[in-house]
Amino acid sequence: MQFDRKGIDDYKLIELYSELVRPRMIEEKMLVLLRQGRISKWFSGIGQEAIAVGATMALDSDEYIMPLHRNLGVFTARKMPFDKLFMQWQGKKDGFSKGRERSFHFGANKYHICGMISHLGPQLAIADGIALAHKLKKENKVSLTFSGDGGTSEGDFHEALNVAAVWGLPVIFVIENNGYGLSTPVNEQFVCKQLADRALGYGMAGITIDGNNILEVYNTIKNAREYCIREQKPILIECMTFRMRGHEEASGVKYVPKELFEEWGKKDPVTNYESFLLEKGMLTQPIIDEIRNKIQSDIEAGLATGFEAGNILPDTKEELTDVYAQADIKTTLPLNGAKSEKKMIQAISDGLRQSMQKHNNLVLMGQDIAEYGGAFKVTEGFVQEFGKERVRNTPLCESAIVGAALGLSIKGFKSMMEMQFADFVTVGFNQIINNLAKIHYRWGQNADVVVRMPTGGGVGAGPFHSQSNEAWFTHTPGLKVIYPSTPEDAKGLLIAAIEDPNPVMFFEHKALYRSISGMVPDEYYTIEIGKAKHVQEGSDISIITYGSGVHWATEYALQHPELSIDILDLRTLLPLDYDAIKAAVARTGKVLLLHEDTLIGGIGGEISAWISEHCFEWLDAPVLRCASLDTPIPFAIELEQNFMAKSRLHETVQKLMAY
Ligand SMILES: Cc1ncc(C[n+]2csc(CCOP(=O)(O)OP(=O)(O)O)c2C)c(N)n1
Repeated sequence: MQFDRKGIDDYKLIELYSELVRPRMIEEKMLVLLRQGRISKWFSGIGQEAIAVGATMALDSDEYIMPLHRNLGVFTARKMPFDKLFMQWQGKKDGFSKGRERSFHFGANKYHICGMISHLGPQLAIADGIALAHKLKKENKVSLTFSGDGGTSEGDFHEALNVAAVWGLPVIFVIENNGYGLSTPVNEQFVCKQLADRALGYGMAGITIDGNNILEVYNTIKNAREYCIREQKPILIECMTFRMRGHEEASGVKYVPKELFEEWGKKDPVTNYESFLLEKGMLTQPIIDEIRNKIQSDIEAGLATGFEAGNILPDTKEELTDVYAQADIKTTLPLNGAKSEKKMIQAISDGLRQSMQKHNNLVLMGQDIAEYGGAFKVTEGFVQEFGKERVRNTPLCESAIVGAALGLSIKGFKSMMEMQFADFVTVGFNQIINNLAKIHYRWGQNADVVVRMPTGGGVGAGPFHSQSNEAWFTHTPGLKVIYPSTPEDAKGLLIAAIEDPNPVMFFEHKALYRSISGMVPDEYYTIEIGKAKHVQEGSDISIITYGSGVHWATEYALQHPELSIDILDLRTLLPLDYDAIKAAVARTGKVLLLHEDTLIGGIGGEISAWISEHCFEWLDAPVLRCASLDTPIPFAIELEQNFMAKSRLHETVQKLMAY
């Protein structure tokens, strides 16, 4: 192996050595502990350490890294204390995730590390968001993210690289090509010659280097960093290396030809670099011993603390509280009583505009939202007022944009992403459910992101432009789900969602955009998230509903003056306003849950269960649900009307009245 120091001073050469040895020695210890059954799963990076260590050492310590499961060297080179690391791996309270996450699935802002989720690819777009924050603040910084060769087959890889290239983001994408993705060899993963060749297709620079040569990695990434900052462009660096152990320790290496271990064993990054330094006289055996002894005693001390730490005593209150970032949010009243008649869409647009004026760290992202003004024109005129940097057209890639929104949040930005239609959230689903929703519980990072969801049917738009999919999200702790039914609520709740530091799914019924008007305060104001609205008082039955259901129920009540109908508009579906639900049950003793969403698994089922558990003594009839048919939502208007819950409302009310 050829080493070229290229002007690196002696001190740095030795520091690189010491940093290279640290993860190796920790891993050797972990393998012993594993055999003794004292730790659980372990993903080994033995043989690949030069990449994580070289890359980390080439960056400034306040530049974010998105590491994966073989990148122990990132954590050690960022000088994370060994005791806290061991407590993390042992699932102790004082680890980095209060025992909630395993192995390398954690981050820490103090060390500028955002850890992975198991799905691998979602890491990459977070780097886009962090780099975008640097770009917007005109900071000369980069972000760096890792992918394995297997991970490059994920859609997230392509989306993240493309966004970085199109937006000119200073991101270093590092591929660790270690020959296998679990048992799948690279020739069953891709057919281009080198993975770096893909860079050309995205219009970015790409390079393949020897990932086992610490000086080559360090120098290349140092230069790449300068290039990314100077040119405001991303770069793709493929590091050739080899996985010397099983995918994870329990799974073995039977499927790997023995010759490969021999061949790559000779290219070991630690022993080769050590020999080079010995040869050059920069290291001597006593210095090596001194370095290794110090690391060994640090490991032993860290481990001892880890083993001494007691097992976790679960505190359910803390578990529940930590799912959300707690913020002291106060309800803001409008400065004066001025109101204007507005359609729903104008009220939403107003709320967004006033939020942009109030929060100069708020960035809007979505397909066609800039000059075109968005598919529904919610952001019409925004580019002229706020500029293209804050009102960003995105390529067609929902997953990467949600990931980028999380990256922005890590750097203290707020963001709103517009799904062109709520239906398209399926391709950004993973980032929302697994990254945005879980990150605060996992390691305390909030995701200050609002996803606007133009939703619902009634306009003959068929199965992929009309779905009601709010229940996918109400089942996910960590998210808040809002679904207003009036212009006034839509504006006040959208502003509140943007103020809230947690991820919020904000549903806007498309058919209400231009069909519903109301008086809306002109000034900036918020409506408290999690509070339902008592729409009208009645004594016969209570209809608990939201979104279009509120209008169906109100219209029905008007058409049936012989009935005294009580209507509750939930407005927020997560968290639910249980006090208001309880009061609605108490008022009439007969409850009808109405929603446009389909029946099975809809929020109505959850509320019905809660009522039967908590309000049984007030009930004079079984709780009835009126929901849409359990089919995809059809296109032909006759079929769509038949599908809709509204078509069965009269029948359900009669049934309840007759009970
Ligand atoms: C979306 C997803 N699919 C499958 C897996 C299971 N899995 C975990 S790691 C892995 C192989 C990853 O290979 P590669 O990206 O080359 O990284 P390496 O493990 O070789 O470092 C697989 C299939 C996963 N974690 N996530």
